[in-house]
Amino acid sequence: MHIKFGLALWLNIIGLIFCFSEEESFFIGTSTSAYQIEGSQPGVSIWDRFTEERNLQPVGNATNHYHLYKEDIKLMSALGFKHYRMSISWTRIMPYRWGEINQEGIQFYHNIFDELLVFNITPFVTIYHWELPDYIQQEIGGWSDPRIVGYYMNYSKVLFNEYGERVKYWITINEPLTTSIQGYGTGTFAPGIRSVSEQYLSGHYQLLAHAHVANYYRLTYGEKGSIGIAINSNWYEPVDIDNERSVSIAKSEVMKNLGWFTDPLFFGRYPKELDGLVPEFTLSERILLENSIDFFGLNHYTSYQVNSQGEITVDHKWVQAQSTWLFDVPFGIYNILAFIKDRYGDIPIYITESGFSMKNDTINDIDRINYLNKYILETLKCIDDKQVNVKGFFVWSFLDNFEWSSGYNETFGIVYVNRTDFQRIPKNSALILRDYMI
Ligand code: PNW
Repeated sequence: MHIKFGLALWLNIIGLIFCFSEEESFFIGTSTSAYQIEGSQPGVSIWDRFTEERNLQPVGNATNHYHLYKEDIKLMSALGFKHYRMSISWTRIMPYRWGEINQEGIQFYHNIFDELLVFNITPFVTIYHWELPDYIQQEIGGWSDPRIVGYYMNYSKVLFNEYGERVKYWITINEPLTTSIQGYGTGTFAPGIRSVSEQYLSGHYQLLAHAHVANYYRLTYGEKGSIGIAINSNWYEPVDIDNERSVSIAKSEVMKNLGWFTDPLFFGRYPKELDGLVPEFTLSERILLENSIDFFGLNHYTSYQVNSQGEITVDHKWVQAQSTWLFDVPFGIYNILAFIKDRYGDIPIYITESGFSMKNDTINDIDRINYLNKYILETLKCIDDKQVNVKGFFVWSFLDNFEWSSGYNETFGIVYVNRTDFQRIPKNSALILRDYMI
């Protein structure tokens, strides 16, 4: 039953991609981040300290990608991928103290780019995906201190200088919302701070850090490539569109998720839903932020519904992933893309992450297959119906990897990684993706 349903949907997708490929291109890529896969990291990052202090499962050798990167890129290519979103580890580039560059770390990413070139895979490179060097956290307090903007600018310049001729797509910061809420608000992610004011300050300085770096990149490398950001947001759906309370709360939740970081990137100001909570931008900051992205990266996984009492709930019919927060709600990606087009216009969009967690030994990952094919299909439908400018969809994640506070207990990979010998085995989801890409 399941399999038949899955196949029918895939045939639909192949048909739709075929239609699109005539005029525009739409690709499916895959995505990872440095700390979650590399292992063998020198120095100490905020996640090393956080997992140790909270007694959480440590990253250990991750997937040992540091040593197995050639094999991984070869496999990625064999599975048909031509686009790969990855990140560079700040802690690997500057492991021990400010201003001291680790040449071995610099060389590692040159090696990766060399290998990707061999297989004609285009890298999309995230500058910051959560592994801040711990000495920066200890010295200035991380993202809630304005000095972080200068540190981040300096680090980014090192990357542009080294890789600016080779990398054409840069993503400044991964999920500033998650860092603000979980890292500085609830303290469930590194650096584990619980403070309402720091929650909003850390968001503020992430936005300013992005804006300064994007501006610098455009002035110095602008002809060579493009720069964007990866914004995460859930979708919030009113259960009853005639219920005013539910409609207005759903809209305000979307603004507090998506709008918190996206309004400033387009309009140079926060949405009104955050009045009184966030600091103000100065005039020059507003000008710097306004239209500070060449493309919009969207990390989208799940949706919630808002009932007539204004409560945020889930529909019991939605299939739940291994992660407690993640439900399979395909119409949500359609609705959030339509919302983005409506509010922010025709900017090129990449889905920089979307995926489904399961126990990491599930090779026949039927729930992930169902999730991915429906999310991709809804994306294609939205392009078709609304002319939303979506150019690609990066599946999170290429490999089973370190899922932050949850350790290795919930994994998103389309490729299984054995935790003892690091052997890789493509899951059925990877094989299905391959079958229609090749
Ligand atoms: C993203 N939530 O994190 C990250 O960019 C990835 O590194 C991560 O592995 C992936 O999504 C899967 O979790 C999120 O609680 C973490 O809603 C938490 C949430 C969403 C995304």
